[in-house]
Amino acid sequence: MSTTPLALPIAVPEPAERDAIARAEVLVASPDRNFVTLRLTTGDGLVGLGDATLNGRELAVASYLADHVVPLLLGRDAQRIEDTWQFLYRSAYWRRGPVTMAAIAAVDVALWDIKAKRAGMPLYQLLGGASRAGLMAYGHASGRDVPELLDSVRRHLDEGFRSIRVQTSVPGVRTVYGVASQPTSTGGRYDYEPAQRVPLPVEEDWDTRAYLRHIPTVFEAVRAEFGPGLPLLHDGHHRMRPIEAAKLGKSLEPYDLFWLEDCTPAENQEALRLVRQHTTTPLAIGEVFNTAWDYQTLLREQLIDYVRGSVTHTGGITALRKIADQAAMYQVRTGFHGPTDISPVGMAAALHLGLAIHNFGIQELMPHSAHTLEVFRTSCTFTGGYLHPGESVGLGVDYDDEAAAAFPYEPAYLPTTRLHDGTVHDW
Ligand code: GCO
Ligand code: MG
Repeated sequence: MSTTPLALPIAVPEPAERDAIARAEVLVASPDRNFVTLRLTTGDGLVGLGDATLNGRELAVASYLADHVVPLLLGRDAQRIEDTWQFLYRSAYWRRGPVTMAAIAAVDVALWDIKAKRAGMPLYQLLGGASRAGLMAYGHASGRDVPELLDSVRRHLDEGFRSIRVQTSVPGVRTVYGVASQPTSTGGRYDYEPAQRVPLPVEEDWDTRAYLRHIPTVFEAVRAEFGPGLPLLHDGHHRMRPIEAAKLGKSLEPYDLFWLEDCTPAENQEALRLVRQHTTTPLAIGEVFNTAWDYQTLLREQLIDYVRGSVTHTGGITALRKIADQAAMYQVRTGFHGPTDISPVGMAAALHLGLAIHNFGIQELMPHSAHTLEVFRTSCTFTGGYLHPGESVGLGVDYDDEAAAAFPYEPAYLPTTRLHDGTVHDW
């Protein structure tokens, strides 16, 4: 008996030569901090950039890309963004996770950059056009005591910020996340970059009860100085248990926060039910999430007010747009993550997306260093408190290889935290 060989009923068409990905390069540089960037080039020379930076674990993503993704990209159709996203996500079989999703994000953003260049327009136009004139950004004020903090808020207002995150030291705690210029256990300086070029993570300490007592007094002082109008934010950086977070939210209600961020470790979504029952302080979460599924319970049950994902860590524009659209159904707005470890490429992607979607809320801005901006030449602007991605075609970011060559990779770690009895705590 003869058998007929099985064939796919419909063959996926070969890409036009100009659209086939001809080159895929993984670029690692450290202009004051480490960045991993993917650069794709099409048959006719269009270049797309994607950010693949995973703070403190950079080389894992560089290897994931170079060893496992680049070989799959060569010859693929650069026009097929959704198809490439699904191919990389589903075909790997091992889904989700920060390394995988940062790698997929880099490919996705590079392909959007190319598509917008092919269309001859800034990316936000391709995403539907501007929904607003600019993106309100918040800056990071901090101080080791209240006078230093008030100075820092003043400085940020002078720089043009119209919304301010407030972080402060806590009496009895040596080093606290987010407080600039405090000495660390290695004698270094915290400033705007928590990742440090050290062989082992720096150890910080923590006391939740002292923190809960202190923070409301700090917000009282800030409100007394700057009045009721200024939007103020605070990052709990995953350190509280649910009942502690509920207590903090409640005690901050008189100071009318814009949001309380990462009040509990984000992997326990149900924890937010308890927090929500006790406080009307708006809640923001999600900078360590990497897919829409991490938000499922939080959105469906309306347990949060802002999604904090970044383009870089949730699988790119394709994925973050779906999260934003899902959030919009529940009147939840965006507050995309924007620390220095999101490169100017990841930042530009966030700004194009934020400009286009309806439910934009606020954008975090930790300005990059001059060295970083020598390597990544960006068209993004910050004026009068508002960010804008600019009008260059594509993302509006160019990568300067010559500048990057002066800044080779240097290992760096985020700190770790211990309670005063030596127990490891959430950093
Ligand atoms: C924020 C974040 C960052 C993270 C950093 C870790 O709200 O900006 O909490 O400061 O700590 O991105 O890599
Ligand atoms: Mg945060």
